[in-house]
Amino acid sequence: MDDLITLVERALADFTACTDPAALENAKAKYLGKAGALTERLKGLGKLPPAERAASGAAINAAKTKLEDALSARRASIADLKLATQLSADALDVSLPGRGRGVGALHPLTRTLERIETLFRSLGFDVAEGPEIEDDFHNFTALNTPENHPARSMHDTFYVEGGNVLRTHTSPIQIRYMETHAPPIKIIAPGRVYRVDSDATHSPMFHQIEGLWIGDDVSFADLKAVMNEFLKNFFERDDVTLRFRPSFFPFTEPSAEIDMRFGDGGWLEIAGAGQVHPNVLRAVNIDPEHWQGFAFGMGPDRLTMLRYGVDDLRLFYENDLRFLEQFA
Ligand code: 2U9
Repeated sequence: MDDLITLVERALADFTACTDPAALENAKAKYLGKAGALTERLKGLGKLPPAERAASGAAINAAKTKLEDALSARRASIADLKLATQLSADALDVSLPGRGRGVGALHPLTRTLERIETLFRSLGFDVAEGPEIEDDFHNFTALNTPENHPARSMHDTFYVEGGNVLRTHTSPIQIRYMETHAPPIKIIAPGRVYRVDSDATHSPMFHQIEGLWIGDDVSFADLKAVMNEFLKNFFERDDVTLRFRPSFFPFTEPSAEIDMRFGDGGWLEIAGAGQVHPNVLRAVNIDPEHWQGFAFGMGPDRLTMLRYGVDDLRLFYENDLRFLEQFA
């Protein structure tokens, strides 16, 4: 009998020591399984003298019931323990501040492009677009840039399969526009352009905005008026003055570099421009004896740097939120 009490005590201690269901089932087998200690006792009843059998059997059955009750209690408490552990691991600290949703904003270059487009629309310009992969004709030949012109060298131009190029300027947009529209024409052509170049002020991909105004008598005077009006509005200042320096571009004649300054500050090169070269008009079947006008080109990346006081072009293309958030 004493022996049975010890056995029960040992079993109860074993059950309590188990902290997961698998261990508990193993402990159960040790006592109540086919070859379990208690099961062996039951099997041994037959060998006892008949007088002892009833009492002994009752005691073993009582012990069995006790162990079974203890087992289900322990099963329940292991499950409770598991739940409690999980709940405390997943605990929600309602005193923590909420995670605010980030506010989206336009990229500073996109803002500049949209601003430029709005300003030129107010001056009567339409906005035209075109493909970034161009053929030789639209990127060079039609722009009076002959076969051996240095602008075509491998050094500047990204060549892609099939003899095409990544457009090196947005001028092919105007060529395509003139191929499909008769004058008068008054458009700006914004977009990405590509050149083999990379440092603090050059990125292999950058933006241009070009303008083209072709009419009966569109002159250099109109160019001056348009650039003046645009730059004053863009920088929101009345003390902007312009300076036109003679220059050369294959697609304009005469050509000029346009500098600007605030008040009596230093001159900043801001754009290139000129009267569209007769050869360019001929390339798109527009009669240069009847039609004339100007074109200009400028870099919105540079305009954005000037407007916001950014000194490294690469910041616009790194997508560092600490930089971009300043424009939100
Ligand atoms: C057609 C005819 C003529 C566009 C022009 C420039 C001068 C010019 C630069 C300014 C800054 C490029 O991004 S930049 O480096 N552009 O100096 N662009 S005239 O002339 C055209 C364009 C299209 C059909």
